[in-house]
Amino acid sequence: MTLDPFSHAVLEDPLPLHAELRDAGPVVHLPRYDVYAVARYEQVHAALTDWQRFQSAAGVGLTNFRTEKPWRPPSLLLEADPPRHDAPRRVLSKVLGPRALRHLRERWQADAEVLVDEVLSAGPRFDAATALSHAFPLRVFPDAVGLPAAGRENLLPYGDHAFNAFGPDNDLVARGKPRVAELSEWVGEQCRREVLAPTGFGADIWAASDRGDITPEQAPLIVRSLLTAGVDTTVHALSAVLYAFATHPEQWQRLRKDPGLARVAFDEAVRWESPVQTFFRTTTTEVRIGDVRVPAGSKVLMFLAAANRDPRRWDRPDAFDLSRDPSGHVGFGMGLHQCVGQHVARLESEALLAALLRRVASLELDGPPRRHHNNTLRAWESLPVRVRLGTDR
Ligand code: 8QM
Repeated sequence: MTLDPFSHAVLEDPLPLHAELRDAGPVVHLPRYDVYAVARYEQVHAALTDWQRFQSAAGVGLTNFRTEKPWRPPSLLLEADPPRHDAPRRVLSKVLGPRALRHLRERWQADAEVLVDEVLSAGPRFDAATALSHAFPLRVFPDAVGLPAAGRENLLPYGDHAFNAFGPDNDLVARGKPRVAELSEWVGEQCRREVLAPTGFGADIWAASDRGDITPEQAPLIVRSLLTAGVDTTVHALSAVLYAFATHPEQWQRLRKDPGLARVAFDEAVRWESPVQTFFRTTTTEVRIGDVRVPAGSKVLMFLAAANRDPRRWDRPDAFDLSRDPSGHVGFGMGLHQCVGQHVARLESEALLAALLRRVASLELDGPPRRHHNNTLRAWESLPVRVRLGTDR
């Protein structure tokens, strides 16, 4: 197939391509980039959980770090395999784990209520993408990391470029290039111990280096992972939830009757929309997928989004439905690289949904939403909504 999964037509609406790739077989060679595409749940899951044969250390984007220079020093988590991956992962799992987040819940709940009150006080019509999805993570996450106030506007552009850079060197990457040096320098500066607040995720990572769990050389790069992976992802996941509810009013009513479904709602939205659409692995040996021999050293493009709507795995895969069990979706990956920040993302989503549930009786689209194109992320630039206020259920 000569198709380009990173063309603007596909980024605008990837679903037809996903169906075509799933139906074409367990694996499809894409000559345009000389990569092997897997789009069915079974093969995506298998590749994600077989780190020995599908490595990450050669990069999880199109660039093969064995033969091409990465645009920045590789991540110690995302772009590493065991055993080098394991100490950074252990440290970050603890720093971002459910126990560590307990003291944030109340504060984030209060922050969400303040934000929702601010937005609603300006009227029933607003852009949910900018006013809520962008605003909320930027209000809570940088403080939780311990970043200084200045320069936070750099976080989204830096992340957006990093996620574009997993794809081919196309116009989206070209658009980011003029600011890469400046943004990278700013991000690098924020990872220094002296710059970070004395408490927070950043300080916790540095404290792990005092204990010898990681080296002091590793600490700044692990902080960098938070700044790269922690903002755009949650922003676009929140947009996915809000878009899902704005287009499925009966599901919002369901959530109002049973607010305990908020956790399921978040995972179902991540399954349904897959904010992180794709990632690559690189084969360490020849691998058979179906009847195809994939040579050693090949880039394998995993369509997480296509797996998350594979009818071979899910009933009515295109329905956003709070009565299903979305667990097992690969929107956070699977296996030893599975999203280490997912508890943070869930907490953000639960706080925002709870705040909205207190005030919003119904919400609907109030004009055409507009996509933001990125080589890896499924995102909204604009989500005009109209809400009706009310608390009675
Ligand atoms: C994607 O820099 C990193 O360690 C990193 C960057 C991006 C991600 C994960 C980690 C999956 C969200």
